[in-house]
Amino acid sequence: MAGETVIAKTPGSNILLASTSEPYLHYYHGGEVHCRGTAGGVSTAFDSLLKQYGGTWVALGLGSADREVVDSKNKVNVPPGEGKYCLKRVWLSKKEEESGLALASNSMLWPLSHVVHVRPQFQEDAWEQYNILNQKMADSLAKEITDDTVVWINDYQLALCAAYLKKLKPGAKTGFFWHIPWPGFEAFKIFPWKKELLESLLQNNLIGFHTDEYTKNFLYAVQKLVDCKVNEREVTTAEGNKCLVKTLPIEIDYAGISQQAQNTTRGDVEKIRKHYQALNRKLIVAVDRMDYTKGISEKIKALDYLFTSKPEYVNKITLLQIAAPTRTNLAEYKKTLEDALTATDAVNWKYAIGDWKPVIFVNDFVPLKEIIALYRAADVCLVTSLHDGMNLVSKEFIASNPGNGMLVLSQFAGASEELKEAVPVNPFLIESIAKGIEQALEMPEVEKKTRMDEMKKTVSQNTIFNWADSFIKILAMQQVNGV
Ligand code: ADQ
Repeated sequence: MAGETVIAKTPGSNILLASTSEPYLHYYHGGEVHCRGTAGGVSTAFDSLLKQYGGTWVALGLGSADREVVDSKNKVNVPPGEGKYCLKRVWLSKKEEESGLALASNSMLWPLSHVVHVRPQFQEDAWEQYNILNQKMADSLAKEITDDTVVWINDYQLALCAAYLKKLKPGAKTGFFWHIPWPGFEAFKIFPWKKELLESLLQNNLIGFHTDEYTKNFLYAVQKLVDCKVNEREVTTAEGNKCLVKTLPIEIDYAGISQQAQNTTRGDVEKIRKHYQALNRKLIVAVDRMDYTKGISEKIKALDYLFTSKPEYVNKITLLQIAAPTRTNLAEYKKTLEDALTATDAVNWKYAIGDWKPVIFVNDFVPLKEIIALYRAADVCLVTSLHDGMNLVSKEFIASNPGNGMLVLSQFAGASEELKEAVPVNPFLIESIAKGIEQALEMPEVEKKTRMDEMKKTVSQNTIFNWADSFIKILAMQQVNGV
């Protein structure tokens, strides 16, 4: 299928991808160098893409052994042993990492964009380091650009990258994807460098968002703050750059994931299923990065509420929460983990019986193969993001589960716009999550199958490959100022 795509048909087309997160990291363990994939939407999505198409991915090298394995140009072929594409690493100083990445990206722009009432922490110095980070990435990208290169920059950590890149390569055509929500103006207007941020983003030739709401919010901010002309969704800046703003919801490798679910994990799935069925228990699976936007404590507290209000569920359901460590150096994230562990201890202490405990909490990276086995075995997949750009977990569950499970999905995840047959919940209200869990558990088999089939139809219609094709096709048609 990927062989028929626009990218494959464009002779010599060369994808140059940029993100701060890398798809594979090398680390020391027991004195030896090991390699593993990384958790996160951008890593998962673009890894499946570049494995098909090849290309170069420029990302920050943050693994403890990342420097050990690269060549003199900071490049290493990945995945290990397969060498499908080139990963080029950029190194940051401690200060750039702590301020430009951790403080500016993750303590300013992340809470600013996700409206979950965590206050962004603004600092002049962090913004300076953010500029340096973006400049470094642009320098590294510039060295890789040839005539047929398509430059695709990803996410809020690199919002200034195109502006720096175009100083070095004025003719470069760049597309940018903003993977998180773009907030309404009331939330956005407190950002001290808002005009600079918008003006830099508008130096791209294409900007993509997951939902129409984010696209509209962005265009509203542009019209309020930037000297430009807006015609429908095309922005022309005072300098004459044309930037198209499009809604392009990200997809997954549906065929790849459902194939993997059907073939390679059958033994594992049966083992998990049999274990729960023998004990007459239902399995609820939740998979997230350990981030405060994902509503992890909320779902554990909802389970506690469910047991209190409906004691018949005690000893009948288990929540398996897989939470990948992320941004562990930030206080807000340490607190999120502590809160989740406290909530887990509380519910387990109250309700555990014999060898059963209501919540199994795994604070670790888990390989996708195992996650897919869990999605397939699960009776319920529970997604309670307080705010989420899209949420790929919900789509991965739909692709993996045979149709006898059910998705409980936050109304505030971008995915809820597409997955209308999921059970919707408001994660800010514990009772709403508990009711959603109950509705999913009690849903008649026929209804579950009908709803799951509809969602499978939706998710399988568009794949990550079509998504990337559309993005690159639209980008290819854009004109570059002065070229
Ligand atoms: P994320 O916030 O990282 O992505 P999400 O879209 O759910 O959120 O993607 C998470 C990915 O990481 C999934 O592929 C999942 O399987 C994987 N993952 C999660 N926990 C894991 C674990 N413990 N071990 C291993 N893998 C794990 C950002 C935005 C989202 C948007 C994506 C893509 O915040 O809203 O959907 O980018 O645009």
